[in-house]
Amino acid sequence: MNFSESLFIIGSNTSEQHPVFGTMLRRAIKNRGVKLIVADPRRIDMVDFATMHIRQNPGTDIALLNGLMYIIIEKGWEDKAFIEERCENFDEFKATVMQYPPQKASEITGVPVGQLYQAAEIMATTKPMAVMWAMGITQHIVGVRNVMTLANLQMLLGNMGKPGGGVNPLRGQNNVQGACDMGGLPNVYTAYQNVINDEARLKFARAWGCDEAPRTKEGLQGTSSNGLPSTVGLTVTEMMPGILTEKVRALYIMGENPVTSDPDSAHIRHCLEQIDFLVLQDIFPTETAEFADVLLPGVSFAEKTGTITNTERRVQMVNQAIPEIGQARQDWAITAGIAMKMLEGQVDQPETRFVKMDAPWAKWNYTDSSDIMSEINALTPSYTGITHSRLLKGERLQWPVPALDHPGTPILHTKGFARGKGKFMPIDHVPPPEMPDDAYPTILSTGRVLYHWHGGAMTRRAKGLMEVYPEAMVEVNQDDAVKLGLDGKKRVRVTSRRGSIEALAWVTDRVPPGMVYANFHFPESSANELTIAALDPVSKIPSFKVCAVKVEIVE
Ligand SMILES: Nc1nc2c(c(=O)[nH]1)N[C@H]1C(S)=C(S)[C@@H](COP(=O)(O)OP(=O)(O)OC[C@H]3O[C@@H](n4cnc5c(=O)[nH]c(N)nc54)[C@H](O)[C@@H]3O)O[C@H]1N2
Ligand SMILES: Nc1nc2c(c(=O)[nH]1)N[C@H]1C(S)=C(S)[C@@H](COP(=O)(O)OP(=O)(O)OC[C@H]3O[C@@H](n4cnc5c(=O)[nH]c(N)nc54)[C@H](O)[C@@H]3O)O[C@H]1N2
Ligand SMILES: [Mo]
Repeated sequence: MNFSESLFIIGSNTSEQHPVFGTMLRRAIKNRGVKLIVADPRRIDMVDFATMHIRQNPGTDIALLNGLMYIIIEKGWEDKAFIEERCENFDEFKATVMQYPPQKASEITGVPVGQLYQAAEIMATTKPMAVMWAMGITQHIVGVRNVMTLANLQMLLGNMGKPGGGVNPLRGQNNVQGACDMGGLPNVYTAYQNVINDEARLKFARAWGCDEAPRTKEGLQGTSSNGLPSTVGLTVTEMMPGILTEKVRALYIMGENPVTSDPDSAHIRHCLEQIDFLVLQDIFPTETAEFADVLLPGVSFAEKTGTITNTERRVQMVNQAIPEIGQARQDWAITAGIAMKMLEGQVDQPETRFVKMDAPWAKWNYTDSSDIMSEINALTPSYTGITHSRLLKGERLQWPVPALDHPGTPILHTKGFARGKGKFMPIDHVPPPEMPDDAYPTILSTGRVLYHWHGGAMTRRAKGLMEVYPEAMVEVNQDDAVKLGLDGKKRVRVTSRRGSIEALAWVTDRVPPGMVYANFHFPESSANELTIAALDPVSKIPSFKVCAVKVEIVE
């Protein structure tokens, strides 16, 4: 069997946020009769195509999944051979799952017991099942634990390493996968080579002409070592508060608009007011630009050549379609230009030299993005065989591609997991950091709509989109609308402990009673004025999907 027989979409508004893929899923459902289970507190459009909709309370996914796994084990539906041969730690995991009998799972999640049995049966009898998720799973203080729980489910059912199965996080930005692959994270170089691994660090130090001895914490505070750091850096959500403690004195932001996209905007503005030096490289002046000392005009996707890596690890080539507009320059060329200016400074003062110029990639003098690809090929094992020339010939390459004649790897974990055996993790439900109370009795969930993109820097400049969706709307359930006295479409004020916004109310059964849903596409009524900067302890992702608010009518 090469295709999914069932799909489990949990915390992904697939038809609005991944519309192309959403269409493919809808086709599979219509043409092949694939079964779909949607688990989402909101009645998203995919529900129209679903065999069943599980409507759990926000922030209760672990209890839901543990409850489903309890039933699967109770009924003997687990894949015993897969568990025996490919996995470990099953008994410890099972002991935790046994703490979630259906009745208890139902109390925490609000999902009727009968629905839990129905869903578990579909999962056990229509295999392989592919699990798909996005931010509804990750943007919680238990984001990492949520993902591990989904991996537990797929190991339990034996759906790992098989075509049509697997754990499938739908990546958000077009190249967020590629950015992570290229080391755009505080703890790794390219291909997830760890900064605390001496061997990996030495390889990069030699290639880039740095001292071979690592730069230690003390070194970061100013001793003489010019090696690469041996300590893990900060995530975005740690950098902002880091400004207030002077851990962070300057920021070079490329293609990000934290004033609208980070949680608790008032706090972000307060942090950025304190920063010593802020450089912003964007294609438009944004809300963040107001805090910048220097604006550097980069180029949009249409003006650049290079690769982007998608959710399937497929590396794809984009080619420059139009010349750079105005004074804008290639994003890589701006960064390389800054680096070269710094190197000029060190040539003038050889005693402070921190880079050995004979190292292969010390000079930053790339002529085009294929030069950068050569450096990637040399230093990144999974990208060794991914060259512009192969991609231009039309080869469809999914990493790892360990050699120039390697065809790529469409499916991972077919024979084993990266760590050997798949480890079942015992994981308990943890409630969200802020729950409704008398003062703030409603749950706020936040996210996107089909017609706009994040802070709206790009989409609010598109005339057609603004005709369809000109201002922020907050989804309010009909029952709540009646209680509030909302008559038809009127404006509401939504207030949290951190801020307040006014927006048009959309009275709808998309949200359950007791929950409102807001987006962050319009700065004047952005959900992030309200959100809480509580973070997952491992990934440091904010709790964008649950906080407490009160809703009032604006007369
Ligand atoms: N049009 C458009 N498309 C986009 C984007 C955009 O801005 N506009 N952004 C892109 C990016 S970067 C990303 S990351 C993706 C995001 O893609 P998604 O994650 O699909 O988008 P969100 O709007 O964040 O909604 C996530 C879903 O999670 C649900 N949800 C809320 N709380 C919970 C919960 O506690 N548990 C579960 N299981 N579900 C919950 C919401 O109801 C919603 O349906 O979209 C990408 N695509
Ligand atoms: N409340 C709430 N907040 C959220 C989320 C949520 O669900 N709820 N989701 C979070 C998620 S998943 C994400 S990914 C973030 C997104 O947050 P951001 O990344 O800050 O949002 P964007 O609007 O995509 O910002 C991208 C910026 O890059 C610029 N840009 C576009 N193309 C280029 C280019 O080629 N070069 C350069 N130099 N600049 C370019 C755009 O003009 C824009 O200003 O938001 C997060 N914030
Ligand atoms: Mo994202």
